[in-house]
Amino acid sequence: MTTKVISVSSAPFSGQKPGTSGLRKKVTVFQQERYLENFVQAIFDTLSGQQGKTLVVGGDGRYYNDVAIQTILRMAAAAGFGRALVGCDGILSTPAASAVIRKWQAFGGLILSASHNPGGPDGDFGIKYNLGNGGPANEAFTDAVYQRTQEISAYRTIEAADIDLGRLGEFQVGDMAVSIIDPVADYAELLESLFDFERIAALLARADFRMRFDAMHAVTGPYAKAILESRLGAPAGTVVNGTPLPDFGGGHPDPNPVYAAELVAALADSRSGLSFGAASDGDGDRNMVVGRGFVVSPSDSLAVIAANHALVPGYAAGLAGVARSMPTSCAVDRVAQALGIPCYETPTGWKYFGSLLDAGKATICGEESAGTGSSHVREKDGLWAVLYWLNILAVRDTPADVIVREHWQRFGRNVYSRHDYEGIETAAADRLMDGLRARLPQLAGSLCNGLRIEAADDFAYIDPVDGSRSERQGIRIMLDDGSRVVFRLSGTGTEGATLRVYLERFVADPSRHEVPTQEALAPLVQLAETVAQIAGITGRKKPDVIS
Ligand code: VG1
Ligand code: CO
Repeated sequence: MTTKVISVSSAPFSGQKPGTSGLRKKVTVFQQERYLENFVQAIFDTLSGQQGKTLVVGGDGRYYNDVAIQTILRMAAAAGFGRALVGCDGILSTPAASAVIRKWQAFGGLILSASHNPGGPDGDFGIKYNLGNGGPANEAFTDAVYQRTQEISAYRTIEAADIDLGRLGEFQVGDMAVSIIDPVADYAELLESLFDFERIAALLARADFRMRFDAMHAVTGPYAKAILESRLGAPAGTVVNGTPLPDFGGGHPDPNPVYAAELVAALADSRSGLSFGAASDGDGDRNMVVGRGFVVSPSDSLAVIAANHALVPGYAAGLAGVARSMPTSCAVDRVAQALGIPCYETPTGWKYFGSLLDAGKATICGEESAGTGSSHVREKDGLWAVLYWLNILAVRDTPADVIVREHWQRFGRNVYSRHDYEGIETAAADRLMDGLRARLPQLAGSLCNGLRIEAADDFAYIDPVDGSRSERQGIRIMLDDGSRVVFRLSGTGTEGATLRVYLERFVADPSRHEVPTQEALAPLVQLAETVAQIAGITGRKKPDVIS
């Protein structure tokens, strides 16, 4: 029997433009009648050939996740999908969704998440579409979706009751089969194929090695418990804040020294007995790695991961290349040079790594925003990074901080920090960026606060695989000693604008590697103020978050 498709008339909402990673808005915005439906219909209208194919659906468990999934399933049935794979309880971390899409050769997937943004009725919600390669749709696709949202006149659904998302098994929504799957199994199996689980288990069993993983009340709890505690035998309690809550316990599930301050403090306190700490974000794609009294900067983590690939089974055969987003520090570039492999520089956002990974040009990718990953999926992957570190620690039998310090000795240190000015007025943020853009020609070659600016531009990227061009991806001010200041506006926020200022300085001399990061970067902070007039234009004297 064919279930009748119902067409519900609708009209466009303004602003349904996907940002760095999908559409993110306040829950209250998504709760408006037809809002989610319009966006999902626009995605389905942009696809072709989905008839009878499989759609993966899941999210980070935040408030509205379950409601959205039921709506999506009815619409997917109306759009002709033959099957949906849905994580039990609606749960799928972003990297696990990518793994499931790839393993089952699904047509694509809808991931419901606003990542590290707070959740709950007053928090944020988000949705994005991933392609059959498991990675976020490219700009051409998201632009087409946006176009479609602006001309939509109806969405299509079917009449069907909600299904029980909490029970594994086979269900039916109209003519579409729905499999409620274990959200962890496929992903855990994939990670097990990449790392030396025996050696990691031996490390975790040692009396002198104690680890804490902070899941920040977000999606990685079940994954970390299953992998670290059940499969690898870490003591129960290794994973803290391990139950996903719809509002993340009222917290901000962003694994950085500000929002994961408790973990950082525990690692700095010798009485805790901890030797290694890690955390992940709302949807499980970001990671933080912490040694004793030492937070590993994400850019350094990427470089260390690349430099130590020979110790990790899945990567021992060699790396085809590495890739980093433009604002990410150049530490990994030095490793690539030493390894004799290419290093690609892409705009911010994981969607730009997809074509490099698909084409076999890059094996490992990373971003300064605590995202690292590899060709095993097409998303950044928090637990992957943590297991990679554990594999390195197990083989080298050296504490994390020593590993990073030794890395600096060999390659030099790219001192790095990001300063975020959150929730500033959109008009002021645009004025600041427009002003910078207008002054670019004068800046190049000038002397500013005694620093020589060698080049200044607005980063544009041409994808080396498909030739697509992305413009206006961030203002770069490059000094003659290799230092950089980069300015960009966030594409993931939901309130006003967030200005990100990325600061980097290369220090070759080992006797100066221990200079505190902010002190080493102080001249660049001043330069940023002088060229961009941050205080003058935004009224902010200092950043809200320093990472
Ligand atoms: C931020 C990060 C970027 C990351 C993106 C999505 O984007 O800077 O590196 O890819 O979030 O990550 P923006 O536009 O706000 O700077 V996640 O973990 O929020 O999916
Ligand atoms: Co995330």
